[in-house]
Amino acid sequence: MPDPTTTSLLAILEFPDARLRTKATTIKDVTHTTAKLANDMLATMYEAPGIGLAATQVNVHERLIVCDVSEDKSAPLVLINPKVIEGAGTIDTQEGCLSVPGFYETVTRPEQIHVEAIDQNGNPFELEADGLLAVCIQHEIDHLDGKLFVDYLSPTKRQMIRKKLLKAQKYKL
Ligand code: K2U
Ligand code: ZN
Repeated sequence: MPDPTTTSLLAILEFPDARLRTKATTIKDVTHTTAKLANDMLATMYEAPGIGLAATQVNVHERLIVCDVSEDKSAPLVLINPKVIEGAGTIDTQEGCLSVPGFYETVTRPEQIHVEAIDQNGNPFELEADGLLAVCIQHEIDHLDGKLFVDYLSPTKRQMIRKKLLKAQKYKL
């Protein structure tokens, strides 16, 4: 769990905000700023609550994602410049998204993935993930490419979600 005295909660962009469609840029060197952003993203994710968050969602367009699919928020993962090297099998998951609040739809993705990334100390690492962690990592990497889970739905469904969220946002101060 991040230390609440040194982290801040970040605002999460909501669909159909066009900034969610930005393609995030590769992080050239991992600095204290990168580590601070990762901590703030973890704090924001736990608070939401969620099990994943991409920098794109907090309007920072760099290739950084965080995940924690553990029951007791004890397994934070920070992946910088994450890349899925290989995928196998398929899994259907009822996905939600902190940027598409209140909507859950089934998405099919590879069930096992091999991921290459850099950690918050700047060290490259590889990871085999399956199940919910594999889904989460793929969902977050989609965010870095400006892709949302609603893009896997029919245009009709996506348009319905868009209209409902725009209406709800209009009444938010
Ligand atoms: O918006 C986000 O990227 C956080 C996502 C991550 C996620 C979506 C679908 C499947 C796995 C991870 C979620 O909103 S976090 C909320 C949540 C919690 C448990 C299960 C599914 C979604
Ligand atoms: Zn999402």
